[in-house]
Amino acid sequence: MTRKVIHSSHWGAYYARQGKDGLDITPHEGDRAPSEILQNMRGALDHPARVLRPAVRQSWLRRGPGPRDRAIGDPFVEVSWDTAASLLADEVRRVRSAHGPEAVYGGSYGWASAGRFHHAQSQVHRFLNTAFGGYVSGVASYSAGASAPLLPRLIGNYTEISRNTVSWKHIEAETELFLSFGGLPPRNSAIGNGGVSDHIEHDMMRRIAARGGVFHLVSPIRDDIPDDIGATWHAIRPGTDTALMLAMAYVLQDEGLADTAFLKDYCVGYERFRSSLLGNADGGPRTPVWAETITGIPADTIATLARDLVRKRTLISVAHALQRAEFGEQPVWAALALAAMVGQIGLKGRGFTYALGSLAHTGRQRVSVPIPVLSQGINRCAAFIPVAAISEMLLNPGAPFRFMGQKQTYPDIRLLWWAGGNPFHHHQELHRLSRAIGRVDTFVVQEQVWTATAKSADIVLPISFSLERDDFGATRNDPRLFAMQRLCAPSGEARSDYDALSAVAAALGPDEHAAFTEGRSAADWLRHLYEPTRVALEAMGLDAPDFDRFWQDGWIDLPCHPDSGGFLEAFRNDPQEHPLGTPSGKIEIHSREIAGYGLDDVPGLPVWRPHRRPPNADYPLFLIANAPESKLHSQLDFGPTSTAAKVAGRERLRLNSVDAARLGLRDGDMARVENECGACLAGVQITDLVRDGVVHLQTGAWFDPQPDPEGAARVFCAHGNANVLTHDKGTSQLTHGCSGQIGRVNVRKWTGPIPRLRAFDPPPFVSDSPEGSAS
Ligand SMILES: Nc1nc2c(c(=O)[nH]1)N[C@H]1C(S)=C(S)[C@@H](COP(=O)(O)OP(=O)(O)OC[C@H]3O[C@@H](n4cnc5c(=O)[nH]c(N)nc54)[C@H](O)[C@@H]3O)O[C@H]1N2
Ligand SMILES: Nc1nc2c(c(=O)[nH]1)N[C@H]1C(S)=C(S)[C@@H](COP(=O)(O)OP(=O)(O)OC[C@H]3O[C@@H](n4cnc5c(=O)[nH]c(N)nc54)[C@H](O)[C@@H]3O)O[C@H]1N2
Ligand SMILES: [Mo]
Repeated sequence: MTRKVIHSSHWGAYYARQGKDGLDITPHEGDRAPSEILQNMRGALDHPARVLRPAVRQSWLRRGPGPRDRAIGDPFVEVSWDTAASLLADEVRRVRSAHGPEAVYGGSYGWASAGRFHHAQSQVHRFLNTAFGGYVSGVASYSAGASAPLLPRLIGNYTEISRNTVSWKHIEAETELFLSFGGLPPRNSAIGNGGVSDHIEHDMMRRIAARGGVFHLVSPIRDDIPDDIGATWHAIRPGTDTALMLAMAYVLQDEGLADTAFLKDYCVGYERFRSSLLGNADGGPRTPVWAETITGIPADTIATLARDLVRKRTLISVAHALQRAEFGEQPVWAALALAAMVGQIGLKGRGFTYALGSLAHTGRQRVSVPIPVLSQGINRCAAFIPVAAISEMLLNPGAPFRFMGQKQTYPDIRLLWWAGGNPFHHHQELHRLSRAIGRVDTFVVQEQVWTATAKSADIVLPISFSLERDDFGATRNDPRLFAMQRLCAPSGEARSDYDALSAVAAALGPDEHAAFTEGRSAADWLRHLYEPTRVALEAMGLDAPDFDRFWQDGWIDLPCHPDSGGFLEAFRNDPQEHPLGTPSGKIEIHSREIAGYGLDDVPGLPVWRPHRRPPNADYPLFLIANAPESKLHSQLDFGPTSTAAKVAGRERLRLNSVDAARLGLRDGDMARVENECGACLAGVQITDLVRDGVVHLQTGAWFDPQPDPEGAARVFCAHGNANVLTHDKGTSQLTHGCSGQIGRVNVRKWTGPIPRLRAFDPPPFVSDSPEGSAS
């Protein structure tokens, strides 16, 4: 029997041990509702998709840096670590002297692993700061591309809003009516960035329902809230929530139900909003009858729900998903305006919240001691892009763009360096991304497994799984710090990101190496980073184990700030003493600043904007491409939980029985899903949990580009990656966030040949050498 270790992941803490048939994974006893995603780790350590040795694209090895077609499926040459480190050091020197940090994109977006020291982005940013003095960064996230920049102008910091204002404890005690736009699925709160020690959300919802609390779910998909909560489902047409919200606001205004005192004392700009609701500017009041035709929700239902909002202790929440779409600012802003009219913002468990239940670290208490984090150093390069403008930037060097009203220029990137993310999972319009990546001189990827991103790279460094190294698992909104104990040595020649980058830093020279490592080994770093936590615990008079005892015990409980309504409660209690961080210090229903940018797609107040590409005769169905239930994004897509959720070995396409009958589809059929961006295969599952006119294809299937058997599509994915179908179009000119949640498609039964799945195959390896190379 082998040793059992304690470990942590973004989807929960667990014990691991090498069993007879691979890894045994047992959830930690402190977790009341462990996630099945844990089991995806079984079989991962020695999966054939592992990157085992440093590898270089053959064409790069032969011809050196330069733009090229970086096709997935092209051959690689495996090299030693010494060779890889020296090739990378040469390339760093070349780009550094010829172009400088403005030619390096180290945005490197992605979730990576849960550990705090071996956090891939922190490591690569620290390295690029050390080696180049900086890099072009990506701001905001794919999660909250529109809301993260927007909310500070309207009410306050978005992380504070979602994590530290309205808590589950307060909701459990107070909330009578919970109006959720986009849902509160436990499949999503399975995940917390940095870890989650206890999955509380479903339990909380059950308790609220048991004491008579009422949930309303607004979503095209019924299982965005658990069935046993007894929520009322409002099956909205995708992308139309703003119209629904405006109509509810209209009812409150029209029937004299708006809280005028709250609007006067705590908000600015209500008068203009009122005038736009009444249709004074562009004709037509925003009535429930108006909204019914847009949303598909009956006018009576809209009016009744609006009246209920002011009669009860009400919380309005907006999921991330709503703003991950064209004009994504609008539903967030409109929900805030509606909640302001209801007048309960700042009261416990009531008012407005954002992204609650989209993740596990929302609605919890904040830890009151520092958690271990690695400093990324100082980035002296000011250039940045909104993170989802990656293809846009690579394809348009020198072109102007605007972000939050500021004029900027896209830099000319020569070196692209990625650690801990999978752009061929997270970005939209993947054929365009491939083209964009072809423009750089060199693409470096640090990966554990041969993802499509790794297969698109020039130089791939093999990285250890977290079970193959020691680390901490912690996050600021979870009360438990875990030791992530190493179970075994890395497969092949894999190393941690730290050791990999240390090797490159050493090849660059002693100064770079010293600056990157500060003379510490990974083990030294763990002790070093633990110290601030221990000192703070000791200062509070709490049990403050030394590192060795902590490591042996496996975890410690951390103290939390008292559960309060955060800055919103303070503002409500005394708006003069505790103004908001917004330009006016109040809630901005109309933003003078944003109005001043003069943008048509985001004027100064919430407005209804229909999507520019609604379903049409060629592509008659809405596509919902959301976060996957059975895995975190694309991670461990080959694992047992993920594989079990596929249909006929391809990603599952869910659709309504009425649509299925019309299309002649049956359960288990193979379908071709297509539009002007591309096509993919997917396995059919018929369910009336999805509203009519909508098909549901979650994201996360590893991209598997193969020749289109019909020869028609711009890109064809044999596995069902939804991002071959999504448009690479930012949310708006204000934020340029990811808009991948909603698309439009045509679906047909597929009776043609079914290509073998190649997504999890490594690339072909050839032997080669930089000399002796004539191509
Ligand atoms: N259409 C559409 N697209 C979307 C979304 C959507 O709703 N619809 N959602 C978006 C959202 S919210 C997000 S956050 C993104 C997520 O996009 P990503 O975060 O890029 O997705 P992951 O699959 O988590 O990618 C993490 C990668 O890091 C690797 N990795 C794990 N641990 C380590 C490590 O220790 N070191 C290194 N070097 N690598 C490691 C994994 O193997 C994996 O390939 O996707 C976005 N894309
Ligand atoms: N299991 C699992 N959990 C995850 C993740 C994961 O990959 N796997 N990813 C994590 C990350 S990084 C993030 S950012 C969050 C994402 O959190 P969210 O963005 O909130 O999650 P999604 O599942 O993408 O979307 C939630 C639901 O919104 C609904 N929806 C889509 N369009 C509309 C619309 O126009 N109106 C309304 N009312 N509803 C709509 C869809 O039915 C969808 O199921 O999830 C986190 N949790
Ligand atoms: Mo996200």
